[in-house]
Amino acid sequence: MKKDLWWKTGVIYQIYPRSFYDTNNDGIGDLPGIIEKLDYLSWLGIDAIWLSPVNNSPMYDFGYDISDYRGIDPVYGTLKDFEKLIERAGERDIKIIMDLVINHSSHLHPWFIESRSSKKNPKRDWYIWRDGNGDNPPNNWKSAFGGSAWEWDEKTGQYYLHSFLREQPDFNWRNRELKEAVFNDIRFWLDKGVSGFRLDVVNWYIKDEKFRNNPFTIKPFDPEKHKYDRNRPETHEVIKELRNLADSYKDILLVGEVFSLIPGNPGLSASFLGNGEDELHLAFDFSIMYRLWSARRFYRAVKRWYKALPENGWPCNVLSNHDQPRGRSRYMGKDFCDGRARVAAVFLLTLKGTPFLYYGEEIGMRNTRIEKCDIVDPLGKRYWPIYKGRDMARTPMQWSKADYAGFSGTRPWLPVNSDYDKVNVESQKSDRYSILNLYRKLLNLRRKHKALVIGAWEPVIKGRGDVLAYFRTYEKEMIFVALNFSTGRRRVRAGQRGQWRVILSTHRTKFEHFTELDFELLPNEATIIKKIGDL
Ligand code: ISL
Ligand code: CA
Repeated sequence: MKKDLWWKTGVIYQIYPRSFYDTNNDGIGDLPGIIEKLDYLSWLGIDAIWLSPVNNSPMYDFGYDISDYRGIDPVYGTLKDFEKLIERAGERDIKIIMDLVINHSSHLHPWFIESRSSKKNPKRDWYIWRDGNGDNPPNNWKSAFGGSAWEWDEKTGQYYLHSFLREQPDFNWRNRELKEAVFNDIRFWLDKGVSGFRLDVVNWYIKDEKFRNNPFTIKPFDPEKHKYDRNRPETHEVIKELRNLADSYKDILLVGEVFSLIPGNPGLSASFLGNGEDELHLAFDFSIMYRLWSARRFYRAVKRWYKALPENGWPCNVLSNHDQPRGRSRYMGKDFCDGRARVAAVFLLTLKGTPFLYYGEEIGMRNTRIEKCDIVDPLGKRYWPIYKGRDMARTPMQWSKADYAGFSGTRPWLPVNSDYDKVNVESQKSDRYSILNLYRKLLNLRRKHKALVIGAWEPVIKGRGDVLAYFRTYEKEMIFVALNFSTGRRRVRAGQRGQWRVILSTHRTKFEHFTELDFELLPNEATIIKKIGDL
């Protein structure tokens, strides 16, 4: 039998390195800090870590602006630390995935410094340079972070393209030499033993060859707005080449961030999986992340996502990341009970598809209130108070009740959430009923039950009465998952007779026995039941 691929069966944990654990008391998380916490991650039961960027960076976008693709930024440690991380993680069967930010580099990358030095420089064409349109930029393309996507460069009298900050010039992916140079940098890390990459804005690599103006439209989410600077068909060619490169190593994962204007665009995300075997292994679809708390909405988002996938494609699911408000805060509204966070956890970890957790999600971390003077995210600085940026979801991991939540011995780069006396790893570890222990049990359960991981997903209650219930089945194993999204009691009738036993529940005792799937769910109850035999 073919061995199941690790990235289909595993759970991937995203670490925002600045905020995980600080070992040298400079207020910023570092690689030795991640190494120190590997035992925790292994106790939790994850299979891989996706590290937000740790390469050298002037940090205009906190690492999403890389100035040396082969180095480790000194604030995080050294290349030796990184090698040690791979080794120590490997000893615990944990894989390391890097963030590959190659739509653009930092403006301080030596390639860009060369490129901007003269029109005749051999690397001029590695970035996207154009003459202005009279006194205006070459066309009407807009940066995702505001303003024109073109920056005037006095020295050579041309504009360069930046889809994000002006400190993040876009690469010219039509240039073969650039492609080779980046591919060699990728090989460098594969040779070091990384198990894959998360590809930043993978759908933006290639831009229209003719640099046509984007159509004018007043609809805020109209994809026409970015007709010519995103999702160009030729991007798939680059991804196919990346896939070939990945396939020349063993068991490598490429997971892409497909960013679309429409809040959740499963068709677009799925298109980057190609035929399921020739482009990315996984692509994020953010539909669920953008949905309001509702069983029906979640159900529809999942159904659309699965339906969009190519025949051999595999889904991945995510509720939080470093760009969005924390899931806990998004779904909870003003409600302070954590029932919803638990339902969300059971939902995420029993769906079909590879789950991605965001650090702190497992202890129920919430958004942190950031005062104006503490904002560091360039987006927050630019748009405050209309949009306060992403800092709220990037604050230090809460390890204990100690000062600064045990994250650092000094004032951290972003404030610690004031709830850290309750929301922290140490207290929750010793509390059997904590959300942390729920996550741990779920991860454990996935290891024991193939049906939960690679089994078919068969919905039974599709949001009616704010309940979501489904079977997960694999060979003879049959598991029933029932989720009550509401704060009222709800009856579940799935009609199945037989011998059933609770294997995990937010409200029931383990081993509770059923002879029929007909029972009442308490408010925000999430229960997993396994068939143990026929009557
Ligand atoms: O973060 C956003 C606004 O809330 C998104 O628009 C974000 O810019 C988009 O998802 C692309 O994100 C990725 O690339 C950016 C980087 O700032 C993000 O952190 C990264 O996830 C530029 O590299
Ligand atoms: Ca540090």
